Amino acid sequence: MNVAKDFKLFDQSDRMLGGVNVLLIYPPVRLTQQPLYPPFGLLSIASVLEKAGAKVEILDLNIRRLTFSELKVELAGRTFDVMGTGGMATVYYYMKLLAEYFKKEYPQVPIIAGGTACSGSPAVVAERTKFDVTVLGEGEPVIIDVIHALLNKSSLSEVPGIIYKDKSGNLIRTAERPRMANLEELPFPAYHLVDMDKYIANSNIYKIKKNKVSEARITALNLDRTKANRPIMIFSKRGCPFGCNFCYRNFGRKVVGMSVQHTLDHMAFLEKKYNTINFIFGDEIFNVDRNWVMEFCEAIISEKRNYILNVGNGLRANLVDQEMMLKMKEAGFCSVAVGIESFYEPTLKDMLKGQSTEVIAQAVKVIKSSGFHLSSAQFLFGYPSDGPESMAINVRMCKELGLKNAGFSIPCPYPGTLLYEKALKEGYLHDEEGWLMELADKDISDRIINMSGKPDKELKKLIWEAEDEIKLFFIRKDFPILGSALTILQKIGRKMNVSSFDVLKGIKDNGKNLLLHGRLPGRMLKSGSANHIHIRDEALDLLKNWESGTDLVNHRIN
Ligand code: B12
Ligand code: SF4
Repeated sequence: MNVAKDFKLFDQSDRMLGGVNVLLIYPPVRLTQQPLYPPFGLLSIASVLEKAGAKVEILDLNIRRLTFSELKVELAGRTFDVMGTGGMATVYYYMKLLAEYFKKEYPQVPIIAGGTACSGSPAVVAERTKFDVTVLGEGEPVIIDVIHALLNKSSLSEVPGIIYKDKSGNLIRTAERPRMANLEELPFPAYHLVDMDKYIANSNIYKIKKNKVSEARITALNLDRTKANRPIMIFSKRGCPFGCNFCYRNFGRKVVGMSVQHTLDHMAFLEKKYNTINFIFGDEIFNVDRNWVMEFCEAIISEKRNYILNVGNGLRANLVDQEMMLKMKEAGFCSVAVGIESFYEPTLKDMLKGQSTEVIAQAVKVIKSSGFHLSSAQFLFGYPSDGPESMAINVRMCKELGLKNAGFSIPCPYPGTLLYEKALKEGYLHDEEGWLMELADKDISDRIINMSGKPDKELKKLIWEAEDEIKLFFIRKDFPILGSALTILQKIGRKMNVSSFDVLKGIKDNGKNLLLHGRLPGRMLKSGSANHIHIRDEALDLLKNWESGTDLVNHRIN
């Protein structure tokens, strides 16, 4: 395949978009919870479009949570020249519905799709939806050219990194596009186009009251509590060089980073505009470049930026060392996450994690001994090598390492991953669009597919028993009387084949819902309110009517 040359983003004065109205729509994400993070992808595209002179609006359905009929009213009588939407694989269903709707109501308006749904499942988005153009990978380098071509009806064939329909309806995939070499060319994301205050208010887990390490820093340095309680996610690089088979790398294996200075400037901008000193790094792997981390920490320290810093998405265990962690601590990092996944060697091999149990355990020890709050301990359980033996090892290690908040998810093959290829090969999945529909608004914790070769019941029992055991172990240590009472409950639960913690959580969630909304939810909630779940069902119902023949395979675990 041809590879197009890289080019300067704004070095294209003949293609400026003055006077063009662009509507970007962000689909709702996690309908049973409050909106958590703004659409960073759309915000970045929007900033590029604004710089090119376009008038951009983001209709943020993640915040607004409009039903489809409300959306119709919202858009009625409005005019725009182009519509774009995008997001994760879990919003494919919604993107498809939007495309159907726009082609019916606004047949003259060209529509563009982007995001990980498109890069992971390019053929499905291009063939099975009504989008005119499907953008693959980074959107910023092509968005101006795509819109320019669509509005001037010039050829899209010269725009690399897209799939489009030609006049006869044939799908054309253009030359592959290289990754952006210089991310500093990009303006800061167009935060002003969404309700950042609402998003900031919801970033609960990084709030200081939940975190003793942040709390201690605030007290020691007498930091402004209001600012410290306004966490914002930020990115300093794109890409990950590793090859875990469950992970979708939207930006590929090449890591392209921003300079320390650019990152500091971005933080200063956010501090001023959004009154915050609390930042969460969302990079695929924050510590992929040790020198960068050290330089960044030195700069933060020497400039006396008294921030609360967090690594939200994860540190790579084999790149963790004590010196770096202590420097991070000194710079104000309080809470970090690390990719654990499993402590069982054969499972680590199965998932192509590329690191050993020993390395992961050592990283956890170093992180803890350096004084960090470990924000989560996420495991994947359900590879063919998993069973009672691997779970026993995981549980023992969690107890030894003090991993109180261990959570086990069943590996989920998102399109574009090696695990997805395996699922196809082994006959677990056969219809990519059907699978995307099944993924609609689901979390990995929804446990919708079982590729372990073990019965669903056995797999789930191993998981809830382990989670109960780990929780109880630490409760007994910290609160012996409560621990003994819960141990009795656990024994009763086991006899009845249910998790006592799940039952307690169910009572708590349902009680909360009854108090707040005066009714019980139709299904057990993870958190938040049930008010918006109907949006997903409404969208799926509408889609079924629109396009019969969508082969919905059901992989729900019984
Ligand atoms: C923040 C985040 C979240 C946030 C929300 C994300 C958001 N704002 O939409 C939350 C916490 C809610 C979340 C949840 C989940 N996430 Co998430 N998340 C991320 C994370 C860390 C950053 C995403 C991001 O903002 N990147 C930065 C922006 C700039 O990149 P981008 O969104 O890809 O946008 C670029 C292009 O895609 C494109 N683009 C995007 N939109 C559009 C639109 C148009 C019109 C165009 C032209 C281009 C375009 O241009 C952008 C700029 O180059 C990534 C991992 C990572 N570090 O990338 C995972 C990631 C996106 N998540 C992923 C997954 C699997 C999930 C979950 C299913 C996991 C889970 N725990 O259950 C849930 C989904 C739950 C649900 N019910 O939908 C996968 C996506 C897999 C896939 N094929 O879609 C990723 C890639 C992680 C991974 N490696 O597996 N996530
Ligand atoms: S899980 Fe982490 S280390 Fe593995 S490929 Fe994904 S981002 Fe990279």
